[in-house]
Amino acid sequence: NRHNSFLIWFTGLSGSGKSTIANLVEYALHEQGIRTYVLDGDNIRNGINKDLTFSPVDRSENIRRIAEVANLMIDAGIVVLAAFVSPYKKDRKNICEIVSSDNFVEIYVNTSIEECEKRDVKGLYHKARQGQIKNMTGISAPYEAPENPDIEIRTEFESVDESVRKVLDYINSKLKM
Ligand code: GGZ
Repeated sequence: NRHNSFLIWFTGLSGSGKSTIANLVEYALHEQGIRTYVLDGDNIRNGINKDLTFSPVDRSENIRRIAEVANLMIDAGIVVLAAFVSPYKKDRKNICEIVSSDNFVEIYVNTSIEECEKRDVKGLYHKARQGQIKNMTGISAPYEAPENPDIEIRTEFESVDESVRKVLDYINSKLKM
């Protein structure tokens, strides 16, 4: 029964806050007794996808494999939280086709490039400006914003608690359906 498990997909720039929110949502779901798993660059790009770069073709393949893995996890009854830049609309549409749209929740973590660059947690933006990193999303590679996300989060204008609450309310209303 795939009814109560789905894929909650966070898309947004590097440093936008995707992983932070995904991890806090996971914590809260755990407290409700819901089984979850967080997929992000740390466990995917260092493992199953370590052969992939940040070229457009490899990013597509990255997202496709993640969606297939998530699909298996959904079958196993797990609520999957995925935090990936996923900058291309066509790749995000493909996720929806792989897991089926009923099981897919799209969250746009809409933090401006100016703010992400100011945060620069990993120093990647600085490196990109210096030309040491190619294909940096927002600097030298595109980000195609979602037009109709299920949820939009604006970390510059709302607290982390508010963002997490929005996601939890949405998930809980879906769980009741
Ligand atoms: C974007 C990059 C790049 C380039 C390395 N462009 O903030 P982070 O560090 O932890 O998240 C980013 C992560 C992006 O990997 P994804 O698998 O999410 O990307 S995609 O969905 O587009 O395939 C960032 C780091 O890897 N990173 N180089 N050039 N982000």
